Amino acid sequence: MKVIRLEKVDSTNNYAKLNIENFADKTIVHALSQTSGRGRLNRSWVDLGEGNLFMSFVLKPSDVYKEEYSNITQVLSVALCKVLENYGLFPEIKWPNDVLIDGKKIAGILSESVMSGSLLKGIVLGIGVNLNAKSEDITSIPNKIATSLNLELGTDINMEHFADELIAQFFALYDEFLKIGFEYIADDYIERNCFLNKELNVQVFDNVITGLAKSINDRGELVLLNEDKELVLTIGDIL
Ligand code: BT5
Repeated sequence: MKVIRLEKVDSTNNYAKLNIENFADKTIVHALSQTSGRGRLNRSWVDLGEGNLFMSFVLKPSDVYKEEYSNITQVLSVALCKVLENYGLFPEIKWPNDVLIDGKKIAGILSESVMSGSLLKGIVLGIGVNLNAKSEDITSIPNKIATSLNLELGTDINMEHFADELIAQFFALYDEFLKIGFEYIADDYIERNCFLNKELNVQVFDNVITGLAKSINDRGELVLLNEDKELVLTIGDIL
């Protein structure tokens, strides 16, 4: 495992994707600041200043894409919860991979696959975690109630230490997950959920799908019950 450290970059995911052919499996790109951090669907990830975490894992599990790779974001959400729990917090996971503290978003995860025809060049798994933010900046984040670890704990956070812990927790799960699939992390994931047994509205592209969150199946998908019909969602945003 190798960590590439950058002062400033547009996006650690962009940097990792551009250089993917030069990077070995399990290379990590870690930047101190990000000028154009990205979320999903062209949303942006806000850099809240010095001491926050911007990191991308380059993963090369095989030459072909397998369905279970879509669960890698959920593996990282579990790893992040374990790190936050070691700081004394009680994080929760909102399907598929948002990590919340008291309903507030503390981190974002973005996975992108780089393909060459049918060949998988690699997966870039990016994560941003708010570790040292000012409360006035947190409230300026668009469309979300957000938080930061320092604000939750009332003390500055050592970003390097946090990054090391997160890398260790992720790789403690990753190899076994590749062999077994989502089931390997299912209990860890489900016991931290904040959405099961609730009536949900889920945005899936241009549609909003409504139903009772019944379960997470063994592929990490969300099973909704709408009247007597079961709807299985592979992607979406819980509103
Ligand atoms: C995400 O997207 O949550 C994935 C964000 C991934 C960011 C990392 S940083 C390292 C790597 N390099 C990148 O360029 N990206 C990855 P999504 O679920 O689409 O949520 C985006 C929404 O989160 C935004 O529209 C805002 O409402 C909110 N948001 C933006 N910045 C935030 C922040 N710093 N803290 C909390 N919420 C934020």
